Amino acid sequence: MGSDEAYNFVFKVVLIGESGVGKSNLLSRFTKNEFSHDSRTTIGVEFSTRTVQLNSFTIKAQIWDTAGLERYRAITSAYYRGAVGALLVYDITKHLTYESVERWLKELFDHADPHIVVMLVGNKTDLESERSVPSQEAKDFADKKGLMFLETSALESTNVEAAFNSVLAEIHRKVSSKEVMRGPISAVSLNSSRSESTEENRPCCRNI
Ligand SMILES: Nc1nc2c(ncn2[C@@H]2O[C@H](COP(=O)(O)OP(=O)(O)OP(=O)(O)O)[C@@H](O)[C@H]2O)c(=O)[nH]1
Ligand SMILES: [Mg+2]
Repeated sequence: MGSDEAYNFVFKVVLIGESGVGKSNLLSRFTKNEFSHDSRTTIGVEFSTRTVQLNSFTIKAQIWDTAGLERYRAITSAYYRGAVGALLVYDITKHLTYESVERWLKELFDHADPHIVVMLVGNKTDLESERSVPSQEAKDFADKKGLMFLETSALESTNVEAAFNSVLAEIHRKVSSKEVMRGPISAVSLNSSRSESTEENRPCCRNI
């Protein structure tokens, strides 16, 4: 009923990259304007939505997040199914997280639609003095692979809007020009496999 219920497209976008690079904080910054200094590793799959206005279109972004660590990851094929965009995140202060980008790309292209819009995202630019991945190197790599590229800081809110919005705009451009897969994605086949409020995590206990 509310105006935020009306939209023209739903785009599923997935977050991928090594553990600790800041995927969950990029998501919470974009969808809730929140940042957590001591966020725990994601377990299973979570997703959040945010509706954005792009020219005369209302686009609902459904953004999926899972753990970078293999043992906590969701079933891979289900995670990528129906995704029309991806943010492949590394930490600019941890070179190893950048070195693993090729492996993430392979996994992505093994499971996702070949036309998926992908942005390489170097996160944590607020830690410039600890930088170990030069911007130009990552930019050149992204160009070579045909990926979009931006550096962000979820902590300082730098480029977070720009990163998600440019991916959504590019998806919209492709969908409109019929280069890609169909528009609205209606079915969601996975639920969050665990939430903070499960019985075992509740702070309280049984009455005795
Ligand atoms: N300085 C700084 N720290 C950040 C930034 N983004 C995330 N962090 C911190 O990095 C740590 C990991 O962030 P998460 O968002 O949980 O990382 P993740 O990629 O979701 O990790 P997994 O769920 O384990 O895959 C947390 O301590 C965050 O506070 C950032 O932009 N700058
Ligand atoms: Mg996470």
